Amino acid sequence: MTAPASALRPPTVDELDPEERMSRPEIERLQLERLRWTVQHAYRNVPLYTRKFDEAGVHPDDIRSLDDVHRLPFTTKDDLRETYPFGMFAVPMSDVARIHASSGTTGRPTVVGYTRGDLDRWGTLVARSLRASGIRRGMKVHNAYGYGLFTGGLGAHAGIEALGATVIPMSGGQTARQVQLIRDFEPDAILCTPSYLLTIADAMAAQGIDPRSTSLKVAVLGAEPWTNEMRHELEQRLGIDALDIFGLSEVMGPGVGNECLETKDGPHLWEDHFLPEVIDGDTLQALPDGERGELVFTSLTKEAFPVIRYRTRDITRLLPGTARPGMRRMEKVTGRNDDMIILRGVNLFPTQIEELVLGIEQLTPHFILELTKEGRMDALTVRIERHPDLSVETCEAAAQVLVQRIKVFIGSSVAVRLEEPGALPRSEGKYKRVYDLR
Ligand code: DLL
Repeated sequence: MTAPASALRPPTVDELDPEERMSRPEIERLQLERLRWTVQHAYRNVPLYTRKFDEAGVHPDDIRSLDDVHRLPFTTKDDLRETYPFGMFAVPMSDVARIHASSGTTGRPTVVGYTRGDLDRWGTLVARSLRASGIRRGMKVHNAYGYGLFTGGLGAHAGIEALGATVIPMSGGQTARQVQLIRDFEPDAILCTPSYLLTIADAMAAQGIDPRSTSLKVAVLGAEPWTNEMRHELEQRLGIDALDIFGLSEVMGPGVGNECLETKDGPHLWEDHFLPEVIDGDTLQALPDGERGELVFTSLTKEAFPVIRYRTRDITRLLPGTARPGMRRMEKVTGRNDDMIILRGVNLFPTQIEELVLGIEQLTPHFILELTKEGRMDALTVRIERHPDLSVETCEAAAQVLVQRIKVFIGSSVAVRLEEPGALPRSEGKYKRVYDLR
C-alpha cells in the first residue's frame, strides 16, 4: 500500500463555516431570529401547527426568547401519520424538490419534503460533518448508506459533493462487491452504519484480506446506536478513525450533528440550523443541560418541512461544545425509548449489552437478543457467535463471564447461548438486534 497522499487532520479554522466559529451568544442570537421565522412559517402554512398552537393558547408573537420554545406544543410521529403523506408540508408541492420516507416498522411510512434551498443547506451540513471527520477535497469517499427513500444514501452523497471530495455512490448491500471496490478504487473514507462496517470487515477477513491493509483511513458511522467500545473495536480491526454522524429524517437526515476528529466526544449539534432540547419523557418538562432524557428538535431554517419540538424518542444529554465551543454536543445516543427492554422491572438498552460483550476479548461482536416468556416471566437470551479461533471451552467460559457481568452491571439474569461462527444474520444497514418472541 502506498503512503496516503494526505494524512487525516482536523479542519483548520479557515476551513470552517463562519457559523462554526461563532461564540455561544452569537449562535443564540441567530437561533432566536430563525426560531421566530420558523414558528411564523409553521403556524401560517401547516394546518396541524395552526390547530396545535391555538389549542395550546400560544401565538408566534409570544416567542421573544429561546426559552419561549418551551411554550410550544410537541410534535410526534403520530402527527406525521395523521397528516400522511404531505399534510405537514409548509410550501406548495411545486416548491418541493425532493421527498424522502422512512419505512417505519409498523403502518404508514414517515414522509418528509425538501425545497431546493433545504437540499442546499442539507448538503452544506453534511459537508461540514464530513470535514469535521477529517475528510476533505482530494479524498475518495465510498458511500455505502442505502440510496433511495432512506435519507442516508442521497443525504451523504450531496454532502460529499458539496465538500468537493470524490463520491463513490455504492449504496448498501452486495457486500462482496463492496470489498472488491474498496480494494480497487482505494477510497480514503467509508460511510455506512457501524454494524455494516463490521459485516464488511468480516467479509474482507473471509477473503483473506487484512482489514487493516486497505486504503481506508476514516469511517463516518451512524443511523443506529453504537458504543465507544464498538468504536474501539472497529478502529482496531480496520486501522481507521471512526466518527459518529447523527440525524433523523424528520429533522433533515444525516448531518444534524457530527463528531469532531480532534475530540471524538459525541456529536456536536449544528445549532445554527436546529434547536435541541432534552425533556423528561414522562413529565415532558425540559431538563437542564447535562441531564439525560429524550431529545427534542425544532428546525430553524427548514422551508418545506419545518418541525416544532419534534420528539425523537432518542435518549441522550446535552453537553457543552468542545471542538466547536459555540455549539452544544450530545452524548452518543445510548438507545431509543422504543428499543428499551423492560426485563422483570429492570430497564436495559441493547447498547449496554454491546458494551459488556466487547469488553470480553474471547467473545465476538456478533450477537442478537431474544425475548421469550418462561411461564409468566420474561426471559432474555443473548445469542452470540463463538470465536472461530478459540476452543469451545474457552468461549463457554467467556459466555459465563458475560452472564455474570450483565447480572452485576445491569442487574438482570439472562441466558447466553453460543452459536456457530456465521450462524446469526449479518447487518446490511440498520441492524435488527432485538427479537421479541413473546
Ligand atoms: O438514520 C439518518 C441517518 C443516516 C443518520 C445516515 C446518520 C447516518 P432515520 O432512518 O429517520 O434517519 O432514523 C433516525 O436513527 O432517531 C436514531 O434513533 C437513529 N440514529 C441515527 N443516527 C444515529 C447515531 C437516519 N449516530 C434514527 N447514533 C434516529 C445513534 C442514531 N442513533
